[in-house]
Formats: sequence, structure tokens, C-alpha cells
Amino acid sequence: MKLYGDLISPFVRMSMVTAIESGLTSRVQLINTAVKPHEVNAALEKLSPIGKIPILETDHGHALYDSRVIMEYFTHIGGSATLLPHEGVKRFRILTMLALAQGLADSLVSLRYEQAARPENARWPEYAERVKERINACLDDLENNWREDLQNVTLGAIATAVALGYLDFRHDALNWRKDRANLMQFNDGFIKRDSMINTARKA
Ligand SMILES: N[C@@H](CCC(=O)N[C@@H](CS)C(=O)NCC(=O)O)C(=O)O
Repeated sequence: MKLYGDLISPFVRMSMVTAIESGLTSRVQLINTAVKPHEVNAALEKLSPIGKIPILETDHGHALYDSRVIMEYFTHIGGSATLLPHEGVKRFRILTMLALAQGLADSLVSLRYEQAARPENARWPEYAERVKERINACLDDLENNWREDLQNVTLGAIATAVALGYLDFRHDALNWRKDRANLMQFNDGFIKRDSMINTARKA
């Protein structure tokens, strides 16, 4: 299978971490594909009209996207019953945590585009402030309401750990650790997993 993307992207990294946690490392080849929010990548758009990374090309030649679908697919073919439990209540709780962490990652990427890609004369400070509020609301929710769930290695925990990694990489100034002891403890443990180490940016 071919995973199109760049591990700098939190969505690509969470897909790759899921592949590793599903025991699929040797079956997934990362095809380094860079994207810019203001440029068309024609090769990518042949696979998905959305034109965002990640996209997975399966062994049967089907294009799967977005990251949530790819993560579910890896869990499905890897046969893990713990990354995404089958039982209804647990399953939808984990899917909600996944949506929360992916919503956080969406805001982090938006803020990055706002601060680094948008020309200075076209910036919109009120929008950036609103995105920061949303980021802090997601972090507070993860801190206060998901502590128990974060004890298990699930798709929700993977997405949370990757979002925190992206915060460290791109948004140090947001100081996410302040008053968030639970998330810090979770992060300190999770980043020691091989799946996180093997997908980390090389210094
Ligand atoms: N909902 C998508 C979001 C993916 C996404 O935002 N990818 C970014 C990179 S981190 C991208 O491809 N940006 C290019 C663009 O916005 O044109 C997913 O979960 O895969």
C-alpha cells in the first residue's frame, strides 16, 4: 500500500502511527508528497479531489481518504480489537475522542497557515485569536474529560499524542503544558512508543 504524504503533517503521522500499531509497517510505503495550501498538486488531485494529504492507495488500487478513514482501514485489516473497540459504547467514545483530537489538529494546521503561509498584508488577527480559543478549548477538554480513555492505546490516543507533538513542533508559543498535568503525563508515556519514535521528525 502507498501512503501519500509527509510526516510533518499531523494527519499523515497519525495514519502512519496507526499502521505501525496495527502491525502493518512492512506493508505501507510512505510516498513523500508535499502540499501547499495555495498550490495545486495535480498528481494528488488525480487520487482525491480534496487534494489534501494523506491519501492511501490500497493494494487493490483504490484511493482512500481522509486520515480517519485510513486509520479505520489500517485497524480493520490489521485486525486490532483494541485500537478501535467493536462494542458500541466504547467504539463511539473512541471515535469521538478521535474527532476531538482531529478537530484540534485542524485548528493547529489552520493557525500555521494563517501565521506562516498567508501574506502579511492579508492576515486576519481576529480569526487567529478565534482559532487559538478553539485550540485551548480542545486541549482543556482532553485534559479534563478524557483522562481514563487516554490510558489505552486507541485511535483517539494516537491522534491526541500526534496533535501534542505538532504543538511542540509548530506552536511552542501556545505553551500547551501549562495547567495540563494529565495531558503532560499521557504525552510523556506515549512518546516512548516505537510508533511515535519511528515517525518523529529527525532533528
Ligand atoms: N481532514 C483531512 C485533513 C488533512 C489536511 O488538512 N492535510 C493538510 C496537511 S496537514 C493538507 O493537505 N493541506 C493542503 C491544503 O490545505 O491544500 C484528514 O483528516 O486527512
